[in-house]
Amino acid sequence: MDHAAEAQRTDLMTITRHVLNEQGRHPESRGDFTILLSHIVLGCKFVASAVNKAGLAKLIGLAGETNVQGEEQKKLDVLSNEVFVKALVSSGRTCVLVSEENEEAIFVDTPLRGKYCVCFDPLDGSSNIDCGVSIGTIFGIYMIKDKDNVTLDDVLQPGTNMLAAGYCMYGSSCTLVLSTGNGVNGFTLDPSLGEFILTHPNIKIPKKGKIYSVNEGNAKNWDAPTAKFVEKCKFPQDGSSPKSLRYIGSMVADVHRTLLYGGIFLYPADKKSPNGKLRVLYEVFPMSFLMEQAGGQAFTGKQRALELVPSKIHDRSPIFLGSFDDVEEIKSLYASQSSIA
Ligand code: AFP
Repeated sequence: MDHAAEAQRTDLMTITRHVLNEQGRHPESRGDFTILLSHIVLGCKFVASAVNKAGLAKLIGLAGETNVQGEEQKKLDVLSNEVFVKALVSSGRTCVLVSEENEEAIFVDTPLRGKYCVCFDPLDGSSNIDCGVSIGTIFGIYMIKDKDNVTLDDVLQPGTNMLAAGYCMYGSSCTLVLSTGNGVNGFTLDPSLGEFILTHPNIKIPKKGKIYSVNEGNAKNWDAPTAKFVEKCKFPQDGSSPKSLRYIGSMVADVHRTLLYGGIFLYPADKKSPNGKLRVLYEVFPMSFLMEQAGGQAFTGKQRALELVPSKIHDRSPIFLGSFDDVEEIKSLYASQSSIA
């Protein structure tokens, strides 16, 4: 559709309408998921608005400073966490919450309890806030096993049990990417309507990409397969062109580009951090779920990422995710290493 036609479009597929349509695939559904999602969307809209004002906030003191009235302001990541926790609890549809900002899991009080568990990072990439680089919220959703006996095991499940996952990127536009296990769709916030509109239907990652994305500053501590893989990206032996390097240092932005343009994002293990840096429940699992749903792959260096079973809520894991063929290549490098060992 050209720009003029786009501007004239009158049949708007909002995220709520999309999820209600999806609900039709589950005749037993009573709309609980739609309600939960609308509360997540509310949190995303709040954070989008706060992030937009963050630069100005240097004047009015939003980012942990004192404002002109002399009042102490909360840091954006703390504020975002409070908004998400309150939105999720008040939905009446959640039971256990895991947030990057809270050391312990949050068990919702019985009167407000529902059947979903949500693991989330309210503001990932927050070290990028002060320089205006894209940041995001990441979330993964599970169903509790037994509503009369809610335990931490309800969130310590393999990623294959996830019902839905997504992220919201606060960048040049605000984009929410969601999968409920039936493909991946992207929605862009129309600020004039205050609604997320379907702009990227049925996202499929290219089978092979031309970009690799990694913090090369850690190269001295990489293991042999990671070092070999990056070497091959730069000096391919098969006559193909070298890949380009792009690294923002904000997982949502790096993964969003990987999903749309193809290629690979890696945060490997290294000698200093044998489990990598990224957290299983609210970084590795949701992004791996989205990649698989878009036709890509996600691998830890040892196994399919979604088959990990975390033993603690803030566990970390190495991760290689992106285009199918690119991840296949790193898998075969790890396989040949283990056959030598
Ligand atoms: P911050 O939230 O501290 O900025 O960390 C962001 C992050 O968790 C993830 O979004 C990035 O992919 C990754 O860390 C970047 O890590 P390095 O700075 O070590 O490259």
